[in-house]
Amino acid sequence: MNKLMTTSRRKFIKISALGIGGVAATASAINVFGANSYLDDLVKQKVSKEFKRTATYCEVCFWKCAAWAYTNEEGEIKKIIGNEDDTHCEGRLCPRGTGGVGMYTDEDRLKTPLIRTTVNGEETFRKASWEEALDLIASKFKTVIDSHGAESIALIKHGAPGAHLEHLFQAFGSDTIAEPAYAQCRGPRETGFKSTFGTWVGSPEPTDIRDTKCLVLIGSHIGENMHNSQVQEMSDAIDNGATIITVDPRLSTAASKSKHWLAIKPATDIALMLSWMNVLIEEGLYDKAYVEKYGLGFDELKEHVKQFTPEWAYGITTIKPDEIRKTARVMAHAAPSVIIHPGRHVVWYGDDTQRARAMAILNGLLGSWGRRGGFYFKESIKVPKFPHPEYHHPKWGWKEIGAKYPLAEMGITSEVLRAAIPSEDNKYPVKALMVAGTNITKSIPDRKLLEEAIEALDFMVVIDTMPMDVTGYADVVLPECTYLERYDGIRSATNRHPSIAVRIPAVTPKYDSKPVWWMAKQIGERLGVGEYFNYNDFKEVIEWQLKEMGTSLEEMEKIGVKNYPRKSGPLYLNENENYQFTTASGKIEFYSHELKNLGFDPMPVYTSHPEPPQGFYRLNYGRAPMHTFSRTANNPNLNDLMDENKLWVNPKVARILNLKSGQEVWLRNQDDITSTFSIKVRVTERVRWDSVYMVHGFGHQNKKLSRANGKGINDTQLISKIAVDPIMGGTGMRGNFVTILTENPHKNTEI
Ligand SMILES: Nc1nc2c(c(=O)[nH]1)N[C@H]1C(S)=C(S)[C@@H](COP(=O)(O)OP(=O)(O)OC[C@H]3O[C@@H](n4cnc5c(=O)[nH]c(N)nc54)[C@H](O)[C@@H]3O)O[C@H]1N2
Ligand SMILES: Nc1nc2c(c(=O)[nH]1)N[C@H]1C(S)=C(S)[C@@H](COP(=O)(O)OP(=O)(O)OC[C@H]3O[C@@H](n4cnc5c(=O)[nH]c(N)nc54)[C@H](O)[C@@H]3O)O[C@H]1N2
Ligand code: SF4
Ligand SMILES: [Mo]
Repeated sequence: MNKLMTTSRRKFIKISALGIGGVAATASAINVFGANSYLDDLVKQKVSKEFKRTATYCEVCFWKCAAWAYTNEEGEIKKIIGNEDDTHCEGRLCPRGTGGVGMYTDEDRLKTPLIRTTVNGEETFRKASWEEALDLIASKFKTVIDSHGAESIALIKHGAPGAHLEHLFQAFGSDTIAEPAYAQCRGPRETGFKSTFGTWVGSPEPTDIRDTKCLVLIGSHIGENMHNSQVQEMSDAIDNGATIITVDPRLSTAASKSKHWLAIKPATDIALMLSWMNVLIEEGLYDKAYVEKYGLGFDELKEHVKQFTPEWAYGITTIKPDEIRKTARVMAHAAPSVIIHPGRHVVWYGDDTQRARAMAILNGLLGSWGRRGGFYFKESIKVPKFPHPEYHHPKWGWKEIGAKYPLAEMGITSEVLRAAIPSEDNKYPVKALMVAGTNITKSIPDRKLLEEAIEALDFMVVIDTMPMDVTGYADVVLPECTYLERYDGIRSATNRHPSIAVRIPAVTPKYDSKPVWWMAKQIGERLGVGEYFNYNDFKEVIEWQLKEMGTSLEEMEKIGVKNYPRKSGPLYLNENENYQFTTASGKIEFYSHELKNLGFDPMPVYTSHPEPPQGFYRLNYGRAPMHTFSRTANNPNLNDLMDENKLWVNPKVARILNLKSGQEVWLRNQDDITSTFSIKVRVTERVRWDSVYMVHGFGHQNKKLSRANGKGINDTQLISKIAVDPIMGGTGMRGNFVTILTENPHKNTEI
């Protein structure tokens, strides 16, 4: 049966279920579409037979859902819908993906290459030809290579452009590469789970949500965090009677759908988890056979958590002992079909690897790793690398720059930036920087460090589709065409079974924009490493790769997605087999000798974190279902759904400060940093009295963003205090406190 044509039973969040001629179900508990003419039209619109459909995968976030872009005879993209054969997105796009065409139509897009220049003493950009811009980049890069070495050119990237540029950098000899999706996102979780189970969680998370009986979300707000198939699986799980336990100081969408909402005091999650371990062990509720067979260090853990009773945790977390016991029993009752979700954006308080360890250990005690309804064993298919000469071996790179953090497994963006600041003991000088597909002024905290680093650089290039804030720092700006206008690398998804998807241009690039693969080749040729780019069109690369994978571009143009059968064995543990985990011991390490040997706590320990001083509130932030970070704020379709963020304020605080919903306020943080723009108050019980909350990604400063400029507050601006995770270098960002100003602090200053 065609899944897209059926009436959905979903009562949770509706993902746009737009089949050909299909109509999205509307009886949604939470209407994420709101009143939006563009999306309403889409829902009603039938796809005319004359429309051409082109296979693509979405770039509005990093889930990479496979889709069809429909274009009419005039070559206009009329709609984008999920590819129904894509199990990775269950055939549907989220509201952001549906609105993705706005990335293409946005008239504020970058249109030509730009070069920094000075006119009448003022710095500005002038339009340049591709030839001139690329020549300038190559000559500046050459100067750095000659005087310092290729290693001194750094790349900070994110999303699809990253892979093409990584290839360029490795071709000319630099491995000084980082992305915010590590030290500002999921790095600590990967280290925490790896030191317990021997493997990263990875993306997408191999959480068997569709078959779970109990899903525990600890500061993970699926539903606002719109990672597509997880939202759909969670919706199914709720329909199937699964219990949801949400630990969040805020009544998130997920919390509102939960049987148990634990409104924890911020920064105390490790205490809660230690007391859960205490209950599971003291009451004998853990999976004894599993722990005995696969676990290492259980006796040490048992001894360690003896003292952490629910009564102890109550004093720290404000969660009642009864509630702690009750929820531990619910989890144990559901086990092994229970998931303590690893979360994703986990750089909170600096002890984040240890918090991730606590989550991993709970999963270990409950026996959920490798079990139905817990975590499945994922599988993907390798895309063969297009032949090229061997890469150079740089003398140093991201690893050396981040060596202070022994378990860092990717570049640490903030350390790469720090390497640009000259000092006597800086052995790894970064002199030039390329930034692509990441708006680092909004995604990397500590603006002071960022500005100091950028100031010290000899040269900076930004590649983006939009005139985002980060472009304002560049010497050269290169306009990339959007994902709907280009070929890109093959998407290989890691799921219950492998699948691939292709991205084929639905339309030709607007303005004078170009794909990054082309820019990489052009720069490579100018730097004398043209032999790494042995093709005229990236299409040739994909054609070759698809052939190697037993298909062809012609076939993929027709189907968009190809699913492959599993080869690695069953999804879950075979109970008769003695499975070896990939840790050093081959076991699930409740006690980590690796951490101990490095001088870290071998088992998670609760440490208290600073609390807001009098008159200050903890700055909390998160996602909205219709936006992705800062990248969609100006998207005409998605801006129409939500054009600014609001400041969630508890009624008690509103009473004390005499604040009303809709009132404009400014924020000042503990380091005296004042928000450039104002934000409207939203008085709501959904946030605790000790915190305020806002959606990340607003408060854009570039005037060229006609819809987003000046709308709302940029949370990152107020995140000046960072708690660095000593194990892997993640930048904990949730220890910042703000005070609320009702008078415009910039009244007499020009912004
Ligand atoms: N304060 C705060 N900071 C955060 C977070 C937070 O919640 N709060 N979240 C953190 C997390 S979890 C992450 S993963 C990171 C994400 O951080 P980023 O990856 O920096 O996210 P975006 O802000 O979406 O920036 C993406 C940039 O890529 C551009 N872009 C979009 N499509 C294309 C394309 O096809 N080609 C090119 N060349 N550019 C494109 C967009 O215009 C935008 O400038 O941020 C982290 N930082
Ligand atoms: N719509 C949409 N979806 C997205 C994205 C997007 O930009 N837009 N980005 C994607 C990416 S890259 C990521 S990494 C994920 C991030 O999404 P998640 O990993 O799900 O969430 P976080 O942003 O870490 O956490 C936000 C939640 O943590 C709660 N919280 C704050 N402090 C504490 C605390 O001390 N303890 C507890 N228990 N909870 C706390 C907040 O109230 C909020 O509900 O979202 C992904 N999905
Ligand atoms: S989850 Fe939404 S925004 Fe992300 S790739 Fe899928 S459809 Fe696009
Ligand atoms: Mo992220």
